[in-house]
Amino acid sequence: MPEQPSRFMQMALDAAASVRGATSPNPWVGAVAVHNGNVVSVGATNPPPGPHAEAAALAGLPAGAGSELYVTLEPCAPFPGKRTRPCAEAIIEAGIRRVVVALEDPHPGVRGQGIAMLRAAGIEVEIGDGRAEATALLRPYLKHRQTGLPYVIAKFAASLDGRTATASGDSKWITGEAARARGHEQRAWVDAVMVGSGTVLADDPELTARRDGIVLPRQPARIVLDARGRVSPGARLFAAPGKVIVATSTAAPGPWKQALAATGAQVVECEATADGLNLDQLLHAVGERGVMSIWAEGGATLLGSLFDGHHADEVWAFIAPVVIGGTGPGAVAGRGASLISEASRLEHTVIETIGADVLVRGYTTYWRP
Ligand code: AOF
Ligand code: ZN
Repeated sequence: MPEQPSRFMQMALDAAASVRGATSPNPWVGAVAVHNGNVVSVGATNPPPGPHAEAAALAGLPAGAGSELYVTLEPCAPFPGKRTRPCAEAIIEAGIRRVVVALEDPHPGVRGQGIAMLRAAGIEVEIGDGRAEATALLRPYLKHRQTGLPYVIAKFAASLDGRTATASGDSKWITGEAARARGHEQRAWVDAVMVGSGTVLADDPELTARRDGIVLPRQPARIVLDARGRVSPGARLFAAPGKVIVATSTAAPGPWKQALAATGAQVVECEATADGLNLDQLLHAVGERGVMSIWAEGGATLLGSLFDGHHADEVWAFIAPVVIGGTGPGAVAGRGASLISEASRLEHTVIETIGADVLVRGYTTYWRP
């Protein structure tokens, strides 16, 4: 078992978690300043171009105080195109005596430079306190930084026999209200929610992030995959607040694309493949637009393509204690695995009970930080 984070690093991790998603495309970072064993200030990253966590924590600190600073990510160094003052500089200027860093920043302009700057200025730097926790918290940033691709979380709700509807198409509701609310909460921090055209046709969802029925000020982008031009520009998701991206093929009808664009949606054209769209192309395109995290809500076709292409990084499976039977659809289609040894088996699995339902969540092994 790796060591638990220290008490102060845990506070920094909590501060980082409190702004998860809100700082995109910057990483969400927490910083805690400690003087004589007492916490004197706590900071978290502000949305760009606002101050970073360290700058926020240092703001209230008297200069030359000889304090310690606990940070969940390596303080940034100068690099071309930077929007804010390098944190390493600010830390040196503030007279910090010791810095504890959970994790190095893989940004090509930082990557050890922030730590080197601190050390060159005579500051004691310790690395690795809370590393596992900081890594888990920053998985979307780390994957996006390393690969240019967004971090994809595949979500589904199914019966004990793995179905998401009856043979006649009835699906409301398989899981209870608390489990549905738990899934819904995740829309509030991700950069984008993704669905296939079948889900839009069947459910006409708004796909907005709401809390207690109130639409939140920060909305994830909504990405709809529709190779054949099936979704109506009158669907509810086009009218809801927030950015909409429709991924389609070059073969889809031009007037349909124009009608979508007229609703304010962005139309992204990808190569058509035998089972839909070239997801690699699409994910690169949205990654380039700064989308670090995607919450993929289905249906089975989209989730199947995500697993087939090894694009799903994390799974949230809500399982209800109900048996549907018959020929109702399964949660994940696509080509699937031909051998169990090739199936997507999760690691670091967590199991939660939510009302009468169970949430099984964990990481796939296609990408590891
Ligand atoms: C930190 N503390 O809280 C965050 C950091 O353009 P800028 O100036 O906002 O810099 C963005 C980069 O800074 C970002 O890509 C990442 O490498 C780092 N983020 N660094 O010291 C923070 N959010
Ligand atoms: Zn910084």
